[in-house]
Order: sequence, then C-alpha cells, then structure tokens
Amino acid sequence: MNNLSKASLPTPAPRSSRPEILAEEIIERLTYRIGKDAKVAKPHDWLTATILVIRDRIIDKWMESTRKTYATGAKRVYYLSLEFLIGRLMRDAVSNLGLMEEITSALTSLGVDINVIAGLEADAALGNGGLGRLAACFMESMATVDVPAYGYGIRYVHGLFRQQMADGWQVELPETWLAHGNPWEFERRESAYEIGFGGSVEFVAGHDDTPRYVWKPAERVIAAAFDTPVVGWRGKRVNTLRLWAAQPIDPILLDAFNAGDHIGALRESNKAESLTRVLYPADGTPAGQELRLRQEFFFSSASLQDIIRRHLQQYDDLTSLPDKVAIQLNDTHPSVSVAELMRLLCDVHGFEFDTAWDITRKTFSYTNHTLLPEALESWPVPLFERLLPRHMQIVYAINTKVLIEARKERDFSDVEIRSISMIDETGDRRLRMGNLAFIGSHSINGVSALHTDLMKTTVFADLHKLYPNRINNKTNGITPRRWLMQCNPGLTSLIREAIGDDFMDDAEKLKPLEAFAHDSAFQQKFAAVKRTNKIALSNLVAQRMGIKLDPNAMFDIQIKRIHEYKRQLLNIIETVALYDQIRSHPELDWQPRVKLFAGKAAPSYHNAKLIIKLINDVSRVINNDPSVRGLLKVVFVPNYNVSLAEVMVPAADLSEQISTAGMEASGTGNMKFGLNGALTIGTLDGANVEMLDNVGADNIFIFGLTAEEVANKRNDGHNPRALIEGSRELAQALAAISSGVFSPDDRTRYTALIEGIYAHDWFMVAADFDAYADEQRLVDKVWATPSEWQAKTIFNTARMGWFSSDRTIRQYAKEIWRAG
Ligand code: B1N
Repeated sequence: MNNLSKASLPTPAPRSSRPEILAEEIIERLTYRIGKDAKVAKPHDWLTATILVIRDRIIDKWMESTRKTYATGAKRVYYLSLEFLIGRLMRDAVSNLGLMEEITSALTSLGVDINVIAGLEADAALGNGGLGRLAACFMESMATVDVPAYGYGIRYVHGLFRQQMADGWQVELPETWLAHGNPWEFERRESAYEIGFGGSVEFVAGHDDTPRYVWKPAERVIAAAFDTPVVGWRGKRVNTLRLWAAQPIDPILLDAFNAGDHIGALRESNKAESLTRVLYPADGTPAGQELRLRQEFFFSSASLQDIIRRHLQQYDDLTSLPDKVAIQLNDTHPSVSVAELMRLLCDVHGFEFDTAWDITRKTFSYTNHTLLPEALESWPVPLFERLLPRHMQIVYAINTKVLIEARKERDFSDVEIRSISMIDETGDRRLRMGNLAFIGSHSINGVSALHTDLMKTTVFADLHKLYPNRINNKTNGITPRRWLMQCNPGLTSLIREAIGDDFMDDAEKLKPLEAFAHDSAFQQKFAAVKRTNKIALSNLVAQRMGIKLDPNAMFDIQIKRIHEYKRQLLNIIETVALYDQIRSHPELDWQPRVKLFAGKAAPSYHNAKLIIKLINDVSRVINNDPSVRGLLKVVFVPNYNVSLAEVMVPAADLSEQISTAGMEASGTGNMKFGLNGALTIGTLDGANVEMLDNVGADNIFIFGLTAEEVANKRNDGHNPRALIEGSRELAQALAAISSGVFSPDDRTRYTALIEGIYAHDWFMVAADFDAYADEQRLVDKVWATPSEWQAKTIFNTARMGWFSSDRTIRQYAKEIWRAG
C-alpha cells in the first residue's frame, strides 16, 4: 500500500466511556466475538467480552504512544526478563484508564457483578517471586512516567505451578492460565524470527572479500511474538510487553507422516514448542539444565533481532544504536545477549569487532538481584560450546581483550585475573554469566543500598576494581496503583478524604498524612479499614481452608518464597516457643495472634518443602489445643500468588521480613506491607535498611545480627550448640520439634533439619533467636496500646511513598538509560 492511499484511510471514531455505550458494546462482543446469547452466557464469557471492550479503549492510546516515540525520535528502553509476574490485568487496566465507575455501572446494568467476573481472570504467573514481580511493577511504572519501553520475555504456556497441600506436604500441579484463551494478547504473525542452536562455525569470504564467520546452526525454531498492552496511570502512555512463543519451522514432517510414522512426524514440532512450554520454578536456586539455557538464548536472540529491525527501519544505521536504544538485563538470565549482539553486529551487519564491542557496552546495562553463590548462573563450557559455538568464540575473544587489559595496563594479580575471567577454572570449566553481563555493560546496579555495597566488596570486588564507575544502586520499588489503590480501596478513600488526591499522582505526597498520626478519630477510621480487610482475608481462609480467624487478633504475616535464608524456620520455631510460654504462663496478659504463612518451595528444594510441612504440623497441633484457643493460631494458606497477596497485604498488622542479614538483596513484599500500614519486624537486610531510614526507628521493629556480624561469625567460627544451651526457650522448642511432638506419625521427620541448626546454623537461626523473640514481645507490648500502634501504622503509610517504583524508574531513566 502506498502512502497516498494510507493517508486517505478513514480513522475509527474514538471510543466512548459512557456506561450505556460500554454496556451495548459488551453485549456486541458477547454476541459477535464470542458467539453467545446474553441469556446463556457463562461468567467467563462476560469476563472475555468485558476485557475486549476495555482493550479497545487501550488501543487508541497504544497506537498514539507508538507514533509519538517514532515521531520524536525518542530513545527506547528494552527490559529483557525471563520472568514477568503480572497477576490479573483487568482491574489494573480499568483503574489506570480511570473507567472503574463506568465499567462497574455498565456491568451492573447487565446484571453482572464486576467483582465476580474479575475473580475469574487467571493470574498471569510468568515468574517465581520478587524478580518477576519487580519486572511487572517496572512495566507499569515505565508507562506511567512516560518512558517508551518494551518488555521482552517468554510466553510460557504453563506459568508457576499451582501448589496444593496433601497431608501438609506441598504438591505441584500444572498451571493453565491460557485454558480460557487470553483476550489481552495480540499475536503478531509478521514479527517472527529464526533462532538457531548447535551446528558449526564456518569462515567464509564475504562478497567484498572480507572474511566473515558464519554460524551454521544444526537446529532452528521460530520465535513468534505475542503483544500485551501495558497501561500507565491515568492512561498517559501504553507500552508493549512482547512475549515470545517457540514454533516449529515445519508444523509436521509430511514425508514421515505419509510413511506411517505419525508420532515421528510431530517430533520436531513438539520439540520446538516444548522450548517455551514451562517456567522454571527455581527462585534463587540453580536451574542448570540445557532447556533453561535454550530458553535464555531463544528469547535473547528474538528480542535483539526485533530491536535491530526496529532501529534499522527508523534510523538505517546501527552505529547510533546506543543513542536510541537502552537494553536492561534483568539479572544474568538474558546475559547471553551480550554475545548475541556482538554476533549480529559482526557476522550479520559487518562491523569490526572493536566497533561492535563499543556499541554493545554502551547499549547494555545489567541488574544483579542476588549474591548467593549457589544462585549465580554459570554454564559448563562444553554445553555452552555445543549449543552456541559462535557465541563461545566471541566470549573467548572478549575475555582475551579484558584479561590483557587487566594484566598489561592495570597490573592485576593472578588471583584477581582468575576472579574477573568469564571462565571459572576452579573445577570443571564453567562460563560465569555474571562476569559476562558485567563486562558487557556500562552500568551494573544492585537493588538496595546494602546489596550494592556488598556487590562491591564480594562477588564483583575485582571487576569493580577494574571498572570502578560501573556499579551503582537503584533501590527497588512497587507500583502504588496495584499495591495501594487497587488492592486497598478502603484505605485509598480514607487517605483521599484526609489529604486530597495528590498522592495518587506522586506517592511521596502521602507525607501530609503524618499530621493525622496522633488524631484519634482518624486512627479509628484507619483501624476500621484494616479490620474490614482482615475480615475479607478471614472469609477467604474460612472458605478455602475451613479455619475461622478472629479479626481482633494481630495478623502476623510472612508471605514469600520458602527459602532457608528467608527464615520461615525462625518464625515457626519462635511460634512454638510462644506456644510453650502461653501454656506455662496462662496467667500473663498474652496478645491474641494469628500467624499466617504462604509461599511456594522450589520442587527440588528438600528443606524448603520440609519447612512447609513443619508449619502445617505445628498449625494442626496449636489450632486444636484448647489451652491456647483465642490466643494463638497458625495458618499456612496454599497457593500463594499475586492475587492472594492482594488480599493478604492489606490485612496485615505485622509484616515478617526476617532474612539472615546480607542475604536478601532487597525484598519488595516489605514495601507493600509498609505502604498498607503494617508494622515491620525485620533484620537490617536489603531494603529494610532504607525502610528504617524512611519510617524512623520508632516505627519499625529491627532486631538481630547485621550483615557484617553475620560475615564475621561465619569467618571466626560460630558455636550454635553453646548458644542454644544458653537459651532455654530455644532449646525447648528445638527439642520438641526434633523429638516429634509435632510429628507423632514420623518422630524423626525434623531431626536432621534441627540438627543443621546445632551443627552449623548457616542461616543464623539460633544466633538471632533471642533477639527475635524479645522483639516479638516488644511488638506485643505496643499492640496492647492501640493508640500507639495506630500512630506507628499511619507513619508507615505516610512515609513509604519513596518506595514507589515510579521513583525507581525515574532513577534508571536518568542515571542509566538517559531516556524519557
Ligand atoms: O529479586 C528481587 C529482590 O527483591 C529479592 O531480594 C531477590 O531475592 C530477588 C534465579 C532469582 N534474586 N534472584 C532471583 C529469580 C529466579 C531465578 O531463576 C534468581 N530473585 C531475586 C527483586 O530485585
């Protein structure tokens, strides 16, 4: 089509937001898109029809945003992440478009309850935990602060597994978010790329006689694009989340089929599609299988080919790539991109190695999310070389360049050279993806102040010495739209009544709420909102688990992945100790508590699964003991996901953020709770440190060893046995668990788990126990004076605005991307 005929095309009329029109359109979609009569339509049909109507309101803004970026020549930001933990989209989209009242009333006029259909939407659980949820918050904030951005990831057919309890044990079931179709996504058949694996590298003479390396892959699959719009607050900008699905080059091998091999005819096709079928359920635990490396390369290559195509279409020349493109690597999972961009620039687009290297480093930046040695990705060299032979050559070439620079110009020692090398030679040779990402980027950021400091002194100490200006901090944030306005409408209304609407556009404008902290009428209203949220959670728990909760009790909540460093074990051991105390001293003034837990364990993580079982065992005993009835309850809520968090976070009085200091890079659940007025009990770890700075020492319960003390204890030798013998409460709780008080059916179930605490106590459970237990009694004391508790609660909400992901994204845009 030529431009003349394009110019004369009719443009669709802008969509109305009047409830009558919305209602009419919902019926129209139901009839003509879904093919259902309103009289027999199922709730799911109403949901799909409603989403289709909302989607139309997004599309106009989406196209407008894309056109604006093109017309202004603005820099585009690409966020490459193997995970996007989105949750449900409908409420988010409607609320950000400012159409909540209109859609609600349109549906009401049709006899449909928006809350009922909203509850049917499947969670998009394309992530494991904090890292994936951060990517989702960032997508929403980039649209909100008007950064032209694309998220790139994988369209997993099965997201994070569903967790069920069987006799208190975690059982994993497949998750099927696409079962009812996905009305949010647009398949872009024109945006498809070939992705190669294996094969060999040939050295050929190019057409102008310059020698070129050419990779001849043995296997190829197609990456097909699926786009989901991401609406910013007040619908300002709509960005794109582009997820790749693997498809076979040939859907069926007809020769084989005709020869009667009906299964073999589909083998290639199945193999291709299995590439993007499931999300790896490991969070901070290594997932070192070949399929994982294939997934990483698959989405990296597809994204880079797409970025290059878009850039060339507009600018015609890749020399300007770093001026117009910023690529953020979300941890090392997409870090093979560094080698892939080099390959595309040198082998496909004819750049000299040094020029390509300059472009590459200026284009990439990398976020590190963990320092745990076992979570740092590395691949066996033979595996990497077999799958990506050309990339292996490029990695060696880069490594040579860097090591020579370090040795010749900087006089680095052998030890330092070994630590900056991309190849780890301590055992079997492995490619260190963290070093590749670091070396290939102009910016490397940590996710909290403490974590960034530790990066400089631990894993990246020598690379930091070589490139001292690259490491910087960008403390994580959360979107206040989902994590306050949508999940806690009661609190949102109350804040609006008190201080007006400014905070809705700038979370730091929650500050004026401080003035109400000691206002007893306001305190009571704040408490009433909390109580309503606690009743909503109690109803959910009653419905799903048949357990009755008392909304007057303190709701003490720990929700996050189950991991030894996050110390759910410390929490449950302290719960056992409290149980003993209450029974020994029933005459004391105990404050009623409900201890709530939720979270998934990596399927292969034995101790994490055992900790879930322990929580359930303890829960059964305590909840059935009449001597603590009304004072203590323990609940493990199954299948933690984003939607469950949206109910639990607003209902919390106390937020447990008790990781071993130095091990939680940031945490983001801590921020969600604080914003919703829960008080935190926590260690000086990750972003807790900055929460302390922001809310003030009077409004947070900090206990335990510092990161430095933990490191010293580990170096100088730690004697947990002696410590335990000196702490009666701890010793008794450990003895009870270890001897089978909570597992009469298998008395040695927890013996080895508890023995680990006696033997080495790597996670400092024994070392921190007394400080934790004492702090919990202080929590009780404050809780006993409601006006005091309420004031602290209000200070938390008022002072958490800095943790908005809008602030984080503005810092990335200004200091790393130079965009927006
Ligand atoms: O990233 C979050 C932080 O708030 C958390 O503290 C941190 O633990 C989390 C391998 C990870 N770090 N590393 C991972 C996830 C999946 C995987 O396969 C590692 N997740 C974090 C956001 O910064």
